[in-house]
Amino acid sequence: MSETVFGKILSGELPADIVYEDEHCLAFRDIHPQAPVHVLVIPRKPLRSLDDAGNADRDLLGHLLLAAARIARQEGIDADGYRVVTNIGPEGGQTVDHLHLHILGGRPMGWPPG
Ligand code: DGP
Repeated sequence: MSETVFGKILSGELPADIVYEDEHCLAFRDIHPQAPVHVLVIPRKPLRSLDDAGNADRDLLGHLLLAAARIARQEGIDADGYRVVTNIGPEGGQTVDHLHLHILGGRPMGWPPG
């Protein structure tokens, strides 16, 4: 897998506004925020997308979701609610080929998404 901008953030080659990290994941503010709170959670393991994950990644995927909930509480958006999204492939709107969860909050969300 060729290195993505998120790989460079993981290695420290690119800066990011990091809000949470542990042994399995890193979370930082999106450079083009779509909501008052817009944080990306990425695994340290270089999976390209959810479609690249398998049974061996079950614990990791659960870890990412629980990290997202923890970060939402940390950001103070849990009481009003928020959205967690992962885009997959071109029609899913994925632009960076390193699995990431978007945490969006701080405003009402529309449905269906665009
Ligand atoms: P997606 O379209 O789901 O692949 O989302 C990629 C997101 O990554 C997009 O919302 C913008 C964000 N992004 C792209 N490059 C950078 C970067 O260098 N730093 C940060 N913090 N976010 C980035």
